[in-house]
Amino acid sequence: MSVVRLPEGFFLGAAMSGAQTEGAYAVGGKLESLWDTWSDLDIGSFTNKVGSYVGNDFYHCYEADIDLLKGLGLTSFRTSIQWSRLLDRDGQVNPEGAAFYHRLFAYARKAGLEPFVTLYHFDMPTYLYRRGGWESRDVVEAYASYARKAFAEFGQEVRYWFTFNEPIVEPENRYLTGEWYPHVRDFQRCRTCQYDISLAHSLGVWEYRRAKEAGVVRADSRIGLVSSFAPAYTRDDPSEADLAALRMSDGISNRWWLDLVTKGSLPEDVMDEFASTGVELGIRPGDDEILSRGVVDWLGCNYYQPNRVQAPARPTGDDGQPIFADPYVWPDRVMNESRGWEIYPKGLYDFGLKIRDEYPDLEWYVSENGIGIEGEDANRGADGLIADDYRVDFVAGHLAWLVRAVSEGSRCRGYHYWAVIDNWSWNHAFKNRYGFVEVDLAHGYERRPKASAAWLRDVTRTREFEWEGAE
Ligand code: IFM
Repeated sequence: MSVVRLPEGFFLGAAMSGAQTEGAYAVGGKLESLWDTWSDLDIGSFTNKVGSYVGNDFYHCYEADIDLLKGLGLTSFRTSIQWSRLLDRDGQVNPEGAAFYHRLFAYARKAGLEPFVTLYHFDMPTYLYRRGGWESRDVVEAYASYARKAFAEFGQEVRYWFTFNEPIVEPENRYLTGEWYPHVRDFQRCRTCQYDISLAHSLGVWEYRRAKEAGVVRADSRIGLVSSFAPAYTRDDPSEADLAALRMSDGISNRWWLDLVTKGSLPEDVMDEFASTGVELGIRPGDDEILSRGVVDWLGCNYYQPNRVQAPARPTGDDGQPIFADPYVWPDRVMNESRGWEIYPKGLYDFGLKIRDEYPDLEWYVSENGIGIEGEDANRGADGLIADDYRVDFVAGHLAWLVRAVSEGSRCRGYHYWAVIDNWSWNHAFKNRYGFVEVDLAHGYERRPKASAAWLRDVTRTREFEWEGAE
């Protein structure tokens, strides 16, 4: 057993998103997002038929929730503005929507919680989806205009801005695996969305830079991108083909974004490989200039699981779509069976050192990390609290490896847990619970700390914890 001490100035906070918490889906002039549309069209696709409508009711109880986060000793929280709440159909600010976020940021600040604000977290307004969504350059332009309006509205209240959350996830889930509405399986359409989001991100950063020059956003503010970085690994004795699969998988998911935010360009080897397999991204003259503006001040890393790959058994699937890598099942893996995700805390250390070595100027923080468990009610003890030791083990292990990366020179500044208060998780709804605080859907969404909340409170107070893991 060793004691892990958090580095000086290292912040601890909570991560959440607008669409997964706010609810109030048709309140105060909010427009439909694609989540509301999918819920209307096919509620059976959502676990227990719980659609997007209520979130965890944060819109109505944000003050109590902020008080809860403060009570746990956290000093920051990340959420997202919903495009469909902030702007009306003509792209103008909806005063009621804006007023909600003004109230939220003001209350958080007063409570001593610094808001970190993401502009887009998988929540395409439906009217823009009908104009082509991320496959349309008009929507890319509309995003830039949305970003400009958000900077103008909240520029004096927010210090930490992020253009997108996990920009690869929405294209893959909507257009590659087809898990999310509109359930398309088309590699080219997926990568076109990924490319267009890269342009939108870059235009968003550019709008931010101009707002800063004009004094519209605070002089002490910064802009970043939050992405899901899954360190890529292959088997211990890789073939040339395994290494090629590793390079491409890492290239599409990690280097794509890392190059964009540090160099203002996309990885050539990935672009060449796409071109050689006939994938067309709709590249236009002048795009390089736009992408060159995508360089950020720092980065958010969402880490849940590693990405283990090997050479693909076949270069294309039955549907003719290219396959660059197959999953590799590591014989020693430990699984979170509820989510089907491997638990590998050392991945954060490996990612931290990769950033230190390959992008030495880049500051970063862990913008999400957490464990979602199904059926937690079965762990309720005699005291009425959910006994969730596994959550403490999960967080302690990840924090311990992260602290080690920092002690070896990685410029990681803090950690946000996803999601300190149970929230709605897209089509999985409330199936897997992430929180240190339970949300009781059967009793008016009442909040109740789980046993792990006492541990978290202790860590924020003492800035250290005991850890039983590997030295
Ligand atoms: O719920 C999501 C979140 O929206 C993005 N990162 C992963 C979380 C857990 O699945």
